[in-house]
This record gives sequence, structure tokens and C-alpha cells, in this order.
Amino acid sequence: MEHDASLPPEAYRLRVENGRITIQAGSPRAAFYACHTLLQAWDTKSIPVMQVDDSPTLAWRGVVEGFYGKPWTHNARLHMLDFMGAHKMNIYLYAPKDDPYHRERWREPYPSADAQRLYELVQRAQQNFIEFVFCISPGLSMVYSDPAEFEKLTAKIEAVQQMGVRSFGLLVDDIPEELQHDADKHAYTSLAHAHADLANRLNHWLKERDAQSWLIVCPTFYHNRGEPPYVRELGERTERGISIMWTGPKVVSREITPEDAELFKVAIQRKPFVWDNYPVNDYETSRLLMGPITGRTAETLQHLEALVSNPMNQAEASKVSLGTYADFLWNAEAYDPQRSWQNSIAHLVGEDALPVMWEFCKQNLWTRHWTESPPEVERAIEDWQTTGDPEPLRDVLTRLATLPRRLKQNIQNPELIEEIEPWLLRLEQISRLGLELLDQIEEEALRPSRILSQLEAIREMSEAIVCDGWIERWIRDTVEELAES
Ligand code: LTM
Repeated sequence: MEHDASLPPEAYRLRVENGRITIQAGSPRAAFYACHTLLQAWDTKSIPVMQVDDSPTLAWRGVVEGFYGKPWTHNARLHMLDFMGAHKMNIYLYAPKDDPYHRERWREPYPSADAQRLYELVQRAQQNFIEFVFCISPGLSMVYSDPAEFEKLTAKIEAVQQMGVRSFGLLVDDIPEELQHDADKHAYTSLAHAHADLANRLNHWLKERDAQSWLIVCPTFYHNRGEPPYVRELGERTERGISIMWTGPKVVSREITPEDAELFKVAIQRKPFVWDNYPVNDYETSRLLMGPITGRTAETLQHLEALVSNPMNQAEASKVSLGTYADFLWNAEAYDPQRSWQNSIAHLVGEDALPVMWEFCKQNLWTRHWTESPPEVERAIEDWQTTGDPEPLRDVLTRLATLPRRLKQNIQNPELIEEIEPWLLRLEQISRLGLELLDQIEEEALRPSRILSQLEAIREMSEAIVCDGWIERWIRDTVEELAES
């Protein structure tokens, strides 16, 4: 293994030939990635002869733990950092909205047990060559112009700096869109003025202590095409070198085009740092988002500084789409969502369990922001409605009803099973009820109140939605129609 200073920092050359493995790398991180490529190619018996010249499409690729609701557990985070390292992701933003010390109680220091856990995360990130970004969200209550408030902010940051962290996020998303305090209304002409001033002061404070430090700001208006005056003013007033986040044209952006990125870039006078709200499900906790990332292109990435995915509250389940993010961000030109999706699932659950897990993922792709073509069962329902033949629909429902059992038999990942249990249960119960309805119709023995009360009982058991809710709707509509006629 040798250092080759002529290579870009994350690039490596890997040769497996003549019984020798040679790695030339632009940095220790690149050498680490070369080793992971070797591990990927190793089938536990041999490593194929190969020549790999590799480097990423985008410089910063990773995850922002930035959702509302139950934050990930400590173990889930540790495993996530290992997962990210193995997938050549290099940045993790710690920003769980419901960590009280990150947002509501931002002024207070972390209790020692929490600080210890944070320290362990920082260490684990370092082992995986991941930039750990500690984020703080003071905007709900901070008096920006008050020097005492600034001192509290820097005291909090200093404690994390001492853990070896050099990158910080100042997040002012999801706060009032106007200045709240009289002192600030006197000191500043606008919210953007206050945010830029705070960011600049914090950046100076950081740079004085460590010239390599990095400040990333998430603005209050983070989803647009650069139109709000706030965005332009923030871009103008915030010093170069401070990064500015953006979620695309929408909060949850189905697409982020190069044109969108260019417009926002011009407004903020730097490349945007994308906070990508997929596969996050905090706005619709009844759903899982198990699809690959789509709607962004290699060309989009040329306009960005970084892209981090905001995942689901379910850390393990999020790894399906995160694996596809990793592929896309590393080699966007070659990215094939379907192939990457299957590889990602296989990596998570093993080759043998791929077909059954893939089947499960296909039943969990929809939210109101993220629509896909309808599930297979919807087509089977339509066919039944037009032909009257129940058999194809019976086949689909039988497959769905047995999917949870088949999945549990094949998957050795208890954390994943625990996370997706409500959706497994719903899939089994609702498919069985659908089968019962078909039987009753066939036997001309429909018992509407029995079916509807079971439907209600299933609904009350959990909020989980599978197959975009098609089976529930079909059962209810069919029973009501038949009962009427
Ligand atoms: O997206 C941003 C910058 N902020 C919040 C996130 O914390 C939240 O997870 C997502 C999805 O609900 N939406 C937001 O506005």
C-alpha cells in the first residue's frame, strides 16, 4: 500500500494480479475505501484478479440524522457509522430534532452519560473516516444579538470540540419566519441579517480555535429555487467558506434538477449543501419508504457541494435506500436505481433473502410526497373488477399474506424485523381479510358486518400502511357496494 500524492484525496488504484494486492491511495480514507472494495469482492475464499481505478462523483456524501420523532439508539448510530464507512460515505450530521439538548434545551450542557455516548460516536466516525458534524438548533428561543446567548452557544460547541469534532451545523430550520425578540428587532434589519451575523461570528470563533473547522448553516427558508429575499440576503451576508443547506425545490423533493440547483447556487453565491428529505418518514409515520433514490442526476451533483440523506426513524430499514444513495453519490454516471436497489437489499439481508425482502420493499414505496406506480395488488384488484375472475387476486393476496412468515424465516437481522414488525403484521392481517372476503363472495355468503368489524380492528391495532392502503380501500368499497346491492 502506498500513498500517491498525485491522486485526488479520495481516489485509489487497486490491483489484484500475480498473487499480489497493490493499493495506491490519495489519502488514508482512500486506502480505507480500497480495502472495502477488496472486501466486497472477497467471497470468503478468493479475491478475483482485478484492476480498479476509483474516485467519487461528489466530494461529500452521507447522512443527516435530522428527523422528528424517536431518535436512533446509540447502537443503531454506531452500526450506521460502520455501514456508512463500508459504503464510502464520509459525512454524518448529528441533528435529531427530538434530542432536547440539540434544540429545545440547546443552552444546557449534555449530561455526562449523553456526552460519553456522543464521544463514542465521534470515535466511531473517525474509525470509519467519517466527518462528524455536531449540529445545534438554537433558533426557537435564541436572542441572536445577545452576547450572553452567544457565549452559551460557544460553550456548548466547545464541549463537543474537546471530543475531537471540528465541523458544526447551525440549524435554523422550522422556526418562526420573523425576528421574535425586541433586542433583535433593534439590532437587525431582517431574519437573514440576524442569521448571517450569528453564522459569521460563530465561524470566526471556530476558525480562531481551529483553522480547519467547518460551519454548515441550515437556513429558515430551505426549500425553494432561490426566490425568497431571505435566501439572497443570507447568501450575500454570509462569509464564503460557510456552507448553506438546501432541501431542493420542496421540503420533500421528488426531483432535484441541475437547473434548480443552479438557481439556488446563484442566490446563495456558493454550491448548495443538500439536505435530502428521503427516505425520511417523520411526516407520515404510518409508512415505510423502501425504494431506491431517484430524481437526481449526475449533472445535478455537479452543482452541489454535498448531499446528505435524511433517513427514517427506522435505522436498519433506511439502509435499503441509503445503500442506493451511496452508489449514486460515488458513481453517479453508472447509477442504475433498480440494480443498486437489489444490491443494497442483498447487502442488508444476504443474497438468499433478497427475493423476499425485495417483495416486501415493493409493498412500501409511497407517501403523499413520494408516489410510485401503484402496487401489484392494485392491478390484480382492477382485473378482478373487470373480469370477475378471483384467482389472480387470490394468488397475489396469498403471496402477501405469507410474505411476513417467509421473510422472518430468511432474515437474520432482529433489529430490522423489530423495526418493520407493524408493517409485517398489517400485511398479513389485511391480506388474510382480503382472502376471506373473496371466499365469502364466491360462496355467496357475504357477512358485511363481520368483514367491516375485522377491518376496523386491524386499523385500530396500528397505523401501519402497506401497499399504499389499496387492500383496505378495496375491502371497504366492495363490502359496502355488495351490501347495498
Ligand atoms: O428538512 C429540514 C431542513 N427540516 C425538517 C426535517 O427535520 C424533517 O425531518 C423533514 C421531513 O419532515 N422536514 C423538515 O422540514
